[in-house]
Amino acid sequence: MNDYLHKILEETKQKNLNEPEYLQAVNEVLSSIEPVLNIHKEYEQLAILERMVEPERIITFRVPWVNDEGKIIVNRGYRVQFSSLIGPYKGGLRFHPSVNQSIMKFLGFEQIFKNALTGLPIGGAKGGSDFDPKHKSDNEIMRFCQSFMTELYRHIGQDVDVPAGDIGVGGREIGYLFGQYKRIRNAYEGGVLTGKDICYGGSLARKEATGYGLIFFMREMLNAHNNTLQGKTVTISGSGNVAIYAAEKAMKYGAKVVAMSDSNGCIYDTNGIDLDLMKQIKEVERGRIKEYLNKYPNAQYIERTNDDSPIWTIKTDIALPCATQNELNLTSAKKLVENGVIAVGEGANMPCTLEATEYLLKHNVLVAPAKAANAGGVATSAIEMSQNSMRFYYTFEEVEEKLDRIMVNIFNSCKKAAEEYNQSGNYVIGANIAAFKKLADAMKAQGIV
Ligand code: NDP
Ligand code: 2IT
Repeated sequence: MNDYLHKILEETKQKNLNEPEYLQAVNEVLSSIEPVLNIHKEYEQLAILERMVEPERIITFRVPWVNDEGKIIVNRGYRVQFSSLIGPYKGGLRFHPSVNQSIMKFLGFEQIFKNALTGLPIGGAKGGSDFDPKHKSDNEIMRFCQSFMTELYRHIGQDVDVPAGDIGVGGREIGYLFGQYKRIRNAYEGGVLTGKDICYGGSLARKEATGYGLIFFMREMLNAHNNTLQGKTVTISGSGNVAIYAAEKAMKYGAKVVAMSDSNGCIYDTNGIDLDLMKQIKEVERGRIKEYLNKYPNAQYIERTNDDSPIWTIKTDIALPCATQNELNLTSAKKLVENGVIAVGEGANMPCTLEATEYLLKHNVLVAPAKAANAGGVATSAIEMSQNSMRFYYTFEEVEEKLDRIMVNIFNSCKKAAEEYNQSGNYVIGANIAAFKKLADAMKAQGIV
């Protein structure tokens, strides 16, 4: 390995010893860009990598709130403002008990590259809390969101930092956060958050965007290899925002979605998943996926018993991990390959372990990497910001058409970069190189900051 790369990887490891997810994300990007560094020797003098792996700012804060029993609970809030190189900090908020600094930093780091690939003016950030929204009442969610925003508001703004949703944060939470921000600032700053409801400034098709975008990317990737979604079997992990709308669009293109999951287990329905029922259980009732059996007792429910998600043992043509990081490991990758998988599309952030990705690529499975394939969500957030600035709205079809065009462009940049560096068909490397070059050049242009 190139000396400069080796040095940075070692230094990053020493400085972030207890942050495995962050080191994994850095490793994944840095190990693909060696050919670029070999050509652009000036990047070393300019300390491009040193600056890229150090967040501009990390904010942590106390979030005290009172539950329905009158008990005071204290959670920890985070916002990692990783890079403002190409636009205001931009990225989601995650509410999940597993949230810690390593996870926030890996997500923020990924977000810089993802946002660069969209071609839109957005920097990279991530935030959230170790708050667990499961089994909380609406009022508890509201009080938590209000307390969270009472601190976060000082650090954000429509030209400064624009949060949105992620795991555990959807339309309901964004509404409560927006209400509190507006109240504190005494100003209607529409573009300070994205993923807002349509009735007060959200964008049509933002809710659908990540899942739809993933399928647009998959369509392009299959097409480049003379294949289509028509008639393919698809398994999708998760049953949240990304998973549901990936399923919807995959079905529109004639694929058959046979399995979906949540953190407890997965539903396997050989007749094809009933998506209306899934939306009812997950979006309306906020229930568990097992409840699918109440209507379809002949579907199979496979409970999760260890780290290996049972969904990846099901035979499928296309696998779409849309739940969380490292949910598809080497054991799962081997099983998928054994069962003849042709493509894996990452809807979640970093869902495949490094070993799993390597194994899939080695066995000629097409891999749509997260930072490219799930960029449709943040891209449509940027379209929401632009509508808020214009004080004017696009129709659903207009937004979807822009999203489709953006995903085609992202696919083409990944393809072109892979080909330029003799890695044709490897979109993981293609995405990393295309995004890195854009960011490195922006850094070069802006001086030592
Ligand atoms: P949601 O909260 O809507 O859904 C998350 C889904 O993943 C749920 O089914 C949840 O199951 C499951 N899940 C979450 N954590 C775990 C875990 N530790 N183990 C197993 N299953 C888990 O989130 P989203 O759909 O918004 O996000 C899913 C993924 O997509 C995340 O990786 C996110 O970062 C990424 N992403 C999201 C974007 C967006 O616009 N929302 C954009 C780009 C990427 P359960 O209910 O049991 O917890
Ligand atoms: O990971 C992601 O890209 C998101 N959660 C969406 C971020 C956004 O700002 O829309």
